Amino acid sequence: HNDPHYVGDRTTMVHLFEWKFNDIAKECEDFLGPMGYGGVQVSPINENLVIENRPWYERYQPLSYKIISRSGNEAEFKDMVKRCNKVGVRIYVDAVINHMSGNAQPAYGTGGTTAKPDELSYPGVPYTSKDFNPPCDIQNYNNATEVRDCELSGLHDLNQTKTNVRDKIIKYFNKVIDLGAAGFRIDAAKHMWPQDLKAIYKKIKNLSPKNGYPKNAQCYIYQEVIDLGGEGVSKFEYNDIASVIEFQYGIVLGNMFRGKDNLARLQNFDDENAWRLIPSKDALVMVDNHDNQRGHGAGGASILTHKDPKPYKMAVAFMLAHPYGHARVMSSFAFSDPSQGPPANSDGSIISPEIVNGECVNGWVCEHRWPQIQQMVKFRNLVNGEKLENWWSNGKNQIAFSRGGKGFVAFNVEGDLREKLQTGLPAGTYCDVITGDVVDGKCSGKSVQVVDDGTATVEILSSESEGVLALHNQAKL
Ligand code: QV4
Repeated sequence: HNDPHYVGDRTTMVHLFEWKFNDIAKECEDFLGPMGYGGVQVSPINENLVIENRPWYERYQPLSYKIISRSGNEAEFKDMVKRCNKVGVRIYVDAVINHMSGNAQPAYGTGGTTAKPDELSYPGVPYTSKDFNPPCDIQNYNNATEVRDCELSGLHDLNQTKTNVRDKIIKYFNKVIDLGAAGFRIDAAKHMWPQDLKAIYKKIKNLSPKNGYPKNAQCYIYQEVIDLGGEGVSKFEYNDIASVIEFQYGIVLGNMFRGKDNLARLQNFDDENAWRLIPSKDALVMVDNHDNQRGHGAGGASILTHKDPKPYKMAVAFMLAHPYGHARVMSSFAFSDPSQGPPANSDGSIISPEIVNGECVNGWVCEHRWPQIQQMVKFRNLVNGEKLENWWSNGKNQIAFSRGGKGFVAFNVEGDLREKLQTGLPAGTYCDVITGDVVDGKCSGKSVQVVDDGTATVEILSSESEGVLALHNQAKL
């Protein structure tokens, strides 16, 4: 379960947080497909508890496995998957299977289903009290049994050892596979036993060649196991059964590009043992996610988000230039209150992103459309499989490296960078795709002259609005 089954040379997925299915389908056709994105993670698609003022987090409180939420219904989901697959973009579903809702009275869902959470009664599935672990609160994260068998924030904890629970989850997963999706993010995987998850994964159907997948292809599964070391549950208990989201990664990059750590230390960032990272092939990486960009989950003040654009774009560019892991780009809506949901009308319906000159303008941030980020997605596709070479640093906060002879990047967090560096590239004039692009045979940003021995004088001044420079063989003049 560690192959995302991207089409062709694609390498990167984007989390279109809280987007509606119809808008995602259009985004696949208008932008993601043509720009070379490989996939989209969608917010939980199953019916959830409706909470007053519609916070984003209501979607992590399931009431049933019917496909109906503020993103759309089953027909709209099906149409989206079909249209995205058609333009080479896969769909991954955020799957909330650790628990159902917390207590609420009355409790009604996005599809009109009702429940009695305090009695552990969810007729929409159906689940009864027999399907849950006896209520207790997770308090001690050093106790693995408590983390897995008690409730996370009062969310009623399903017992995945039970056949009925397994069967209901497997049925839901197989329906999503039948609708053409390529895989799942397993929410709160750390709060479930690996052996229970393994038993569930074993019964998930293979992806269908009818939906354009190779024969005998298993769906991609990436599990949310936040492990920064020192807790009762370890990420290394999970990467044998499927992929794992590597939370250490974004924390390291956040500190690095905030200037709180020494960038030169990233020289051995592909040494998994030195950094206590899970093996690259099993890792899904990101700079920020929907939780830690607003202080939920882990990471705190280390995490970089769209709110700090210059270092954020540098961190994302590093992630996309560096070969470790499977990359996911975050695409957010703007917020001041961390509970605040996406842009919505007074009836609660989500307002579609409005795009003017390629940028989202009405409360959606759309980092995935920022020119520097979309260019680096293209870069990652182009250098896929090339070795990290020609590492250079000034010993402090300036670094550079190449990906074989196809691409080159340099980063400057501190002071002015003005150096003759080995780029690994064939001689020629290259256009920096961070500050511009090749337009009508001319470079609209910085040009860099690579001479016969592969070296070039690279300049990134601290006063510039971008702290990264990127060259590749498709942006050669
Ligand atoms: C409150 C109290 C509880 C009390 C409960 C019951 O805090 O102590 O027991 O009421 O009266 C929301 C509220 C939370 C509330 C809870 C239940 O924020 O205050 O509990 O609902 O009513 C998201 C949000 C949570 C939110 C949850 C459900 O982050 O704040 O809880 O959705 O709506 C750990 C985990 C990791 C998790 C991360 C946030 O290891 O798995 O915390 N991350 C994932 C998702 C995340 C989601 C969940 C898990 C739960 O990425 O978005 O939580 O599905 O690190």
